[in-house]
Amino acid sequence: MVKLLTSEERTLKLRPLIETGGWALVDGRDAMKKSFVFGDFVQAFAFMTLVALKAEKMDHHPEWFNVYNRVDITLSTHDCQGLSSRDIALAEIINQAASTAK
Ligand code: HBI
Repeated sequence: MVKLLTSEERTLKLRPLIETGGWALVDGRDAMKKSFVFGDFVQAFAFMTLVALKAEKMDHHPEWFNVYNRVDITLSTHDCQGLSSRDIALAEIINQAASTAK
């Protein structure tokens, strides 16, 4: 059973994603969010395809919304109803995928 991030992990691992990685906490929920805008729909969908394959491999999936060239992503771990190390890992993977898909 995956555990919630400890306060130390929130300081050491989550804070950098928020301060420099473009992620933000979600109001009223232990979750993180980030929006991406690409050149067009095909670039956005290529990004989603890349992330989907990586998410499936790590058995941890994003909550996301796409319209045209925009992808809004929210990460949280359903099993523990909050942020876990899996969300940190997926957020870092998503940031890498976005930089290659642009
Ligand atoms: N994705 N975001 C998220 N949170 C989960 O708890 C989760 C998941 N993907 C797969 C998964 N859990 C499975 O491990 C469980 O459904 C068995």
